[in-house]
Amino acid sequence: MSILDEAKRIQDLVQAEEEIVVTVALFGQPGSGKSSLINRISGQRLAKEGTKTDATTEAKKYDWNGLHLVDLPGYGTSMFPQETYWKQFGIEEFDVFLCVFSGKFRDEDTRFFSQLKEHGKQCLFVRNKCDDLWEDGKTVVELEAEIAQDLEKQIRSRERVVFTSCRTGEGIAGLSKAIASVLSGAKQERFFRGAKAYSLDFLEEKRRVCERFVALAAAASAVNAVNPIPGLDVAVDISVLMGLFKKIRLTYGLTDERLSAKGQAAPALAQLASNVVKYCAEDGIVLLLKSFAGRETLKEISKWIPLVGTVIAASAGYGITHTAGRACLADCHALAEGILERELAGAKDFGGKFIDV
Ligand SMILES: Nc1nc2c(ncn2[C@@H]2O[C@H](COP(=O)(O)OP(=O)(O)O)[C@@H](O)[C@H]2O)c(=O)[nH]1
Ligand SMILES: [Mg+2]
Repeated sequence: MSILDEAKRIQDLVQAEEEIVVTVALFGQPGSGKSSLINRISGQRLAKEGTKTDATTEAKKYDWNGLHLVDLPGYGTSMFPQETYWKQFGIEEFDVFLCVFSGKFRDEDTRFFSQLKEHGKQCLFVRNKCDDLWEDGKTVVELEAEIAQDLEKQIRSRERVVFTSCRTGEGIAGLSKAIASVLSGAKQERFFRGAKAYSLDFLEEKRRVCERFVALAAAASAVNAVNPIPGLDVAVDISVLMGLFKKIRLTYGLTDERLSAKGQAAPALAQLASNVVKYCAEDGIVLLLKSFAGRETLKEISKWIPLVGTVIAASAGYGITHTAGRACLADCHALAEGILERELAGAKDFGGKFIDV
């Protein structure tokens, strides 16, 4: 294969991956916490919380980095009859469903779940507001078991129930893990990219996904290069690298807003945060590339030969772009890890509250 064919193949691969979306649809009684869960899962303030009328009049769709979150209106109401609901909201296209409840379980949700099951759709049950589980003389575990049993009776099927609290953050990491576990392949990767990490394991998944696009973007950058960078004897396409660094930052939720947020600049993290910001500017990238000239590690490069092809892997620009991409990834990962560790420590200190969306 010629280098141009290789370049085209890589470009198509990156394009195809970018176009993949994963859709998580939420349904359930108004006030159960669907909007709040949408914000927790994405780690963004996407949906307005506490507005009960929203979800009853239309399906609301929120997009965050390839993760589509849909807040569905009630099923089989006079406004949205059962017969037309499936088609009207394009239910067939959605990947995972969350049936969210917090008090009594509604018959209409049972009916919608049966239809989902008939169509072989994945549905998780989410008992939100678990911070309110309390009854004199009973443990939380007993209360949870009762809820699961009641649900089983109602929907006539034994399904997994995830207990969450958007208030304390409890169970949110488990919910994200559960959603990821019912997805596979490219859809699962897209979920790892878009969803906020609430555990170190989830952050590792983000790293795994990013390593792949470092290899691909480094290849594209090396192939597309036209002019050598002054002071370096190789040509590298800086705009491709800038695109890559932006993608990595987004995957880790390191938006400008987040990097500048009050309290994020803890002394231990400030240096990492400033590195991450530098990678967004062209001159920062050139400096980074220069600092890596001649320091690329062959072991890392050879690992990706099956993906990028031998011709590109051997090119002058590839080693250096790959090394720079890995450096950016390492800094983003370390910063995200530092921020998460602080959030988790805060959870212990402040009775569970650690989510700042
Ligand atoms: N105590 C408690 N309140 C919650 C929780 N999740 C959401 N809420 C509150 O319940 C109300 C309804 O939440 P919202 O997300 O708008 O529900 P939706 O109507 O299903 O979208 C809001 O006032 C939220 O602040 C939770 O886990 N615990
Ligand atoms: Mg809502």
